[in-house]
This record gives sequence, C-alpha cells and structure tokens, in this order.
Amino acid sequence: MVGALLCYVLAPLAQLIRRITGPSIDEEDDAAERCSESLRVETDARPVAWVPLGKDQTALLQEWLHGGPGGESVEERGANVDAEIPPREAEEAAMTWQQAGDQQPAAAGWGDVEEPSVSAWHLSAPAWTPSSQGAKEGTPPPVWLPAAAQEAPSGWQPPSHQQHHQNASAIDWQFMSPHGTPQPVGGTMWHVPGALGMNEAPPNMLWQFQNEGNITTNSGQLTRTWENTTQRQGEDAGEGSPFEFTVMSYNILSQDLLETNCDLYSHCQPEFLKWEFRFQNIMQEFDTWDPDIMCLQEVQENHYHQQFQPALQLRGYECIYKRRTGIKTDGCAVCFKRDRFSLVSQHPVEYFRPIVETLNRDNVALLAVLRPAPPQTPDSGQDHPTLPDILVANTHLIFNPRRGDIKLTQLAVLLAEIQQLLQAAGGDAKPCPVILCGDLNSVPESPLYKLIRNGELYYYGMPTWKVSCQEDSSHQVCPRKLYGPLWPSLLRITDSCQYVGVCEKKTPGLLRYGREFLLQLRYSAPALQRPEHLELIAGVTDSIPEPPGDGSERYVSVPEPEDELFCKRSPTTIRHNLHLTSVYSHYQPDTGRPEVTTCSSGYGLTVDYIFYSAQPLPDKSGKGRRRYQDGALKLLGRLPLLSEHDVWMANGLPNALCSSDHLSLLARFGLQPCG
Ligand code: KL2
Repeated sequence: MVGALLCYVLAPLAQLIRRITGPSIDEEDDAAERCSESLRVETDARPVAWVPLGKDQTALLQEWLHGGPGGESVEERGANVDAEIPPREAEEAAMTWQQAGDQQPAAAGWGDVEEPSVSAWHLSAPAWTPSSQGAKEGTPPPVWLPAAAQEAPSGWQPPSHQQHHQNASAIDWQFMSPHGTPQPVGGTMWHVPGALGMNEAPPNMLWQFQNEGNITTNSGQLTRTWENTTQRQGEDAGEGSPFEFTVMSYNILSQDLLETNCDLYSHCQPEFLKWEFRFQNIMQEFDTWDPDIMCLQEVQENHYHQQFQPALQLRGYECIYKRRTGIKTDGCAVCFKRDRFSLVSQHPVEYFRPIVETLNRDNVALLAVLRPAPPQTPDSGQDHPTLPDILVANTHLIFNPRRGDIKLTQLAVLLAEIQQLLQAAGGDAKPCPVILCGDLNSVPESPLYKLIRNGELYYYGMPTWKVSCQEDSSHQVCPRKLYGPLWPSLLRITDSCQYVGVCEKKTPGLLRYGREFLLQLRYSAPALQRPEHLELIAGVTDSIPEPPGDGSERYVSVPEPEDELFCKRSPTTIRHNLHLTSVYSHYQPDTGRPEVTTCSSGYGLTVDYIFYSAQPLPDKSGKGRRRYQDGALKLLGRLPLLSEHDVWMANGLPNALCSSDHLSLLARFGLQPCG
C-alpha cells in the first residue's frame, strides 16, 4: 500500500516538481542521476519525433549494409559516407539486402555445436504484421510493416498503403522452435493486451496469465531468430572453426535498483515486477538461448548466492561474481559451461580509487581468462590444434549521463586491466582474443563508443555529457568540460590506457618527475623554508606561501612513488591498442531503425555491447573510423535486437516475458587455432 503510494502518487509528483525546477548542473552522483531520470520521464510524456539519421548513424548503417564489420567498406565502393541517405532509400537498400540474405541458419552454419533446443523467440504483436510472404504459417517474416500511426511510438508515421495491417487484438509472447513452428516452452504462455498507448499503465484486468499449452494465432509476430552473419559476408560458415561457442551479455535489472527507481517502471504491470516472477523468466531465457558464456550485469548479491549460482551450477555452469563497492547491492557475474571452458584466472576490478576524482564511484568489472575445452572425439588426443585462451571482460559503467569524465576514466582502467592481463596471458607471442561485454551506458554514436571501436578519442574541450550521448544536455549554460590529462599520473595509467609497467620501463639512473608529483611538493616543509641568504624585498621575499586549503597540501607527505609515470601525457587525446569491433551493427538492416538494448520509461537506447578482437584493415579514408576483418574470433551469428517501436509494441520493458529493462545480447563465435 505504502509502496503503491510511493510509486504512483509521490514519485510522479516529485518528478513533476523536478521538471518544473529543472536540473542543476553540478550535482552529486545520485542527485544528478535523479535529474536525468526526470529527463527520461519528460521524454516519456512527449515522445520524441522520428529523426532522420545523422552522419555517424548513416555511416554506421551504410557500412553495415555493405557487408558488416568485416565486409567491404563504403569508401571502397566509392560512396560518400558523409552524404546523408534519405531514410526511405536506406530502408529499400536494407530490404533488398535482407531478401537476398535472409535465410534461417543452415545446419552447416552451426558446425558440430549442439543445436539449441529452441533457437527462435517470437513476440507476437498486433500492430505489426509481416508482409505478404512472411505471413505464411510458422515462417519468420522478413519485413515488418507498421500499423496505425496512433499506435506507433516515437512519432513514426507509416506509409498509407501499409495501414490495413492493424486489426490484431492481442500481443502473444511465445517461444518458437528453430524452424518457426510455434511451441510453448514448459506449456507456459502469456497473453498481453495489445496496442496500449506507450504511456498508458494497463489496468490489471486487461492482463491474464495463462498456464496452458495451446498456441493462439501466429499473425503479427516480432521475432528474435538467430541471424547467420557469415552468409551476409559471403563466407562459408563454420569451416575452419573447430570450436564454436555462444556468448550472452545481459543486464538483468537488480530488484533493489528496480525498487529504488520504481517510477521508471510505472508503465509495467506490477505482477511482472515481482522478483520471483522475474527470476523464473530470466532463468527461462537462459534455458532458451543456452549460452556457453554469460556476462551478466546488475546481479544482486543475495540473488547470486541464493538463486543464480545454485541454479546455474545445476545446469552445468561455473560462475564468478564481483559485487559493486559501496552500498549498492548488485554486481557483475560471468558464468560459463564447465564442459566447454575451464577458468584459468579471474580478475575483479574495482574502479573506485579515493585519490582520483574521476574514479570516486562504485562501479566494477570482472575479467576471466577461459580455456576452451575442445569436444572429445574418438581421435582426440592426437594432434588437436591448440586453441588460444579467451579473455572475457564484463562491466557496468556509471549511469550518470553527465559524467562522461568518469565513464572515460573507468573505461581506461578497464582497458589497462585487459592489456595487463593479455601480457600476463602470453604477451604478443600468443595473442589471446578479447570479448568485452557489458552495459557501457553510452550509445553507438558516442565518443566513448568511438574510442573503443577506433582506438582513439580527441576529447579536449568536450562537454562531459557528450561522452555517452545518453541524453542531449546542450541546453546547459556552463557544462562541465573535459580537459587533459583526464586522470592524474599517480593512477599509473598512460593515455594509451596501459599501466606504466606495461608501456615503458623506468630508464635506470634517469630521474624525471611527473607534473602531479612535483605539484605535491609545493607546500612541503623544505619548499616553505626561507633560504638563509635570500635578499629581503618587502612584499616579495618576506611572505611564506599559505597552503590553499583545497586539499592539494594533503599530498605533502606522499613519498616518491616507486615507479612514477614517465610516459609523456597528452592533454587532448586518449588511445588504446586493442582492436575491438562490435557484434551488433546498431541498426536494423531491414528497416534502418536504430536497435535498442534498453527501454525502461521514456525511450529506448543501445547501451549494451559485445565487442570482440578483430584485425584492423588499413584506413584509406583518413576519417578515423576503423574497419575490421575477423581474426582468431570469427563472428558466426547473433540474435537480432529489436527497435524501440518493437519494444513498445510489447508495452515496453520489463514485460510479461522479458523480465529486465534491457534485452539480452547473444553472439556465436568460431575460435581459430593458434598459429
Ligand atoms: O541505464 V542502467 O539503469 O545501465 O540499466 O544503469 C543504472 C541505471 C543502474 C545502476 O546505477 O541503475 C539505474 N535514472 C534512471 N536509472 C537509474 C538512475 C536514475 N536516476 N539511477 C540508477 N539508475
């Protein structure tokens, strides 16, 4: 009762007041996070219009349409990436591509990995129906047509000739068999009322939970069916990949955070927000996709120990966990199938460092080096090719949309930890492929994303909110800006995101001191002593400097660090040497719409990623956007994400079947032997 009062009366009232008073600029983390919450809700109340793709988005989309991350580049084909393509053209191009390449994963594509019992996940939606041939019973539709304009969120206007596809009456979630025939999983099916406006909280009576086996109509389904990415790149799937495995990245929404921010979920039916209901659904999702490796974020510590770890152990997983520092109760978990991998080492990372201003938050990462266990065949033991270990990194970066400075420093620590571990795991002689998963709280057009993908970021003078582009804070009068270096040298991390020992050894006999170290000495006792024979000039040499009292004097007694940073710092740019590309393209190839990985109250965004090591191709364009081809890790497939429109057609997240405010990300890789 009190909870309901808080959620439905007091919280919206508080939001209204916050909206009227407006956000202030330099608030502490929690307060600033609350500000952004009000912004989210604002967007919720006034859905943003469909915006034409920007330059970056167009470049991303075009690159993907022309062959994916490893494919031929736009530049190579002589196209101008900077030219905006009209959305319609993009859509047509996407559809053409899709008709050519839209095939269900061929058996050959999956090599000798066990076929998951269920490999397609359908969400039936009333407002979207497949176009003609896709409507065939049991066939996942290749193209989705929009329904009536008033049902579509985000101001999306359907072309008039498509408007007759709007007469369905219920959203049915169902799991689909690999070949498209609807089959209930565990005899459970949820009926969700269709076509509620995106801001309407559904009255309880509209929702029914049914536990029965029969499947209703097959019309208008939204589908998540494994996409075979090797076909689009014109490659032979699976060949030369003796070891295939799947990876999931999933922010499962901690119950404590859900209850703390309950006004973000006021669009959800309360039954679907209960932990026991959500836990069952999340486990069901794990069972459905059956990933070999899972990188989970927002796993609540008590739920991990009491529920996830035991349940996953029974399913053949080994799990490791790192809780956030501070008072937040959630953290990151990495789980892997014991019969497919063994744990070589694990490395929990705490970003919190009290001496570094931009590392004063409680986020964490969890790194694991996993050794693949090739399948035992009758002739195994003889001449088995050596597979490299893989480094799996899982993280959840700070949410606060305005603290890009903190996000970048957390990312720098993560990249430094990864590079340190790579060195320890064999150095350059035996490169260990990296899979970096997580919720980075930054969108694909953001500078933070570009740093990961392109290996370099010029940040000088950039407003901190721009780093993640989660929201547009360009209205701020005096935004906090980035000036270098982003972190002090005493963090011992260079601007190439490497620990000092990794980048440059101290030259013996040569004493050079970093600026920060020297600044610490300003108010030390010897510096404040008046030299004996100093000529006395009134007002100049007779005064003793006063420590400013801003804390800078607190370092006075800090001894000389063992290995003070001798690498030259850049005040403008950070870099890294890991070559990482994204599993997802961030745009739906068939509609050109942005994919989303999260959608709680106001709007949908991509903030979750699976990055993996790839080989950079020479950049002929000079535009700085790297192109990659697959290396030791070959991307074989992925589970497509949904557009924001798709998600709202299911009444947003969490809903009856998806029990987090994020979608799960899944990729299938083939691992090539060393050498
Ligand atoms: O967007 V998230 O959700 O990656 O799923 O990460 C953070 C947010 C998570 C951990 O801090 O809690 C959520 N408004 C909206 N979401 C919030 C807020 C807020 N003020 N504070 C925390 N989170």
